[in-house]
Amino acid sequence: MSEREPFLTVTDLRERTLSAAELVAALPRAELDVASAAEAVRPVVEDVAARGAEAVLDASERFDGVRPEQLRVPAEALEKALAELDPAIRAALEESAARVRAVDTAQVRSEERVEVVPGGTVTQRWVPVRRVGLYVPGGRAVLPSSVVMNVVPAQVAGVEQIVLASPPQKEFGGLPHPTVLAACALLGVTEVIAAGGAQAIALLAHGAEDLGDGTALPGVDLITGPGNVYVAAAKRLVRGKVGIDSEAGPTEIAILADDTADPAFVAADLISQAEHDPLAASVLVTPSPSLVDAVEAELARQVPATLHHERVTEALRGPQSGVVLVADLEQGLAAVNAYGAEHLEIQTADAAAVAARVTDAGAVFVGSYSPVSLGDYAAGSNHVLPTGGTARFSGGLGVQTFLRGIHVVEYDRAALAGAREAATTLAIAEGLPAHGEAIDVRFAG
Ligand code: HSO
Ligand code: ZN
Repeated sequence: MSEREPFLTVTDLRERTLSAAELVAALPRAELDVASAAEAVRPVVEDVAARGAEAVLDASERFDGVRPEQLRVPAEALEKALAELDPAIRAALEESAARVRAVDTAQVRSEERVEVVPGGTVTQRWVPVRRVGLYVPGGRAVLPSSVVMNVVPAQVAGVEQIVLASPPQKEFGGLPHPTVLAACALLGVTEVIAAGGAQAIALLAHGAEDLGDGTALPGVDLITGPGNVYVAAAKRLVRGKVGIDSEAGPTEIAILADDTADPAFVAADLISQAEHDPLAASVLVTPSPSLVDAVEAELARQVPATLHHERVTEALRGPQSGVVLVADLEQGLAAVNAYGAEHLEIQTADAAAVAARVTDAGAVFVGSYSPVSLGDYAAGSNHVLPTGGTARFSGGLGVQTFLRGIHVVEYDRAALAGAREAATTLAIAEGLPAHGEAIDVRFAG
């Protein structure tokens, strides 16, 4: 057999004892990060903030190759898309939504009233965000499943106003893809905007006085949804004006596997996420050199046979992908926790016990029969997940993303008297006596 170039570059950590920070530096990583992409999209975001709809249309023409006739998708287009939707796709979207809804319904939080002392209560109320903007990609791939993943948790949380944006498609006359429109109609979303990329994020954040059809688009309070690195960068730029969910940029899969893993499954899963984007990251972490060889052999077999083999090859050979050889599962766990992958598969003996020790990941997929693609469509879990190591401080999309906790404090006179000493002492310690006086005044005379 002739020597062929391997798909995955191997980083050998077996002889090295590294701190978590050194581990992160040693692991494969993308060259284009969100911070540098932010500089590229800043002019677009600023233009939309200044010129509104016209700037969005100009950017669509430039980046999507189409200038939509109207940014707001008419109700008839939504109805038509649903009427014409392939019944099998409709059934699959309904199945997917039902599973996500089942998981999300269990996440709904009820009001929690705590009697801290007799007569003194703090109640935690959960209030849905009023108006949210959901982003659904449609560049390299059109993702109606992302409609489900964004809309269902927002609806379960009780969000009143949902506006969804998805890129205009040249071959559909500047409307978003019909399957995306149909998914919106299926889930009862009526406000849909034909805009994509950074310009869509800026439009959702800033709103527009006139969308070009005489209607205004009020800005939203929160933007959620996955996208490419430019969408993630635009979300970072508007953060503060609006809330955003986790940074869900180019997709990542890390697989922690040992000798018990099936190399065909491991290879197929690495390929599945590489199919999204040449910048997608596919990382195998294993103590088993023989598994590495077997996975390479499987990649050599499977990659050429897959539709998007060029994109997959680019992603697998990119600096963001690779194999990390570790001394044992212990070091493997340290590596995957340091990496904080968007998706982490555990394909080892006693996978559940290994998974229980994962502290950093967007979502964890346990055992041979829980591939990431299941989670992408039909597990009931959400596929809008933190990428680029942001799992360190954020989680995936869920009902909680769309809720704000409000503490409601209610003390009577006796209960305030009981807290008086602690509060006034701290007020004096902080050099803020007026704080204490606002309590003392209630007991004067
Ligand atoms: N893996 C992507 C989601 C997706 N995959 C949608 C297929 N369709 C990010 O989690
Ligand atoms: Zn995917």
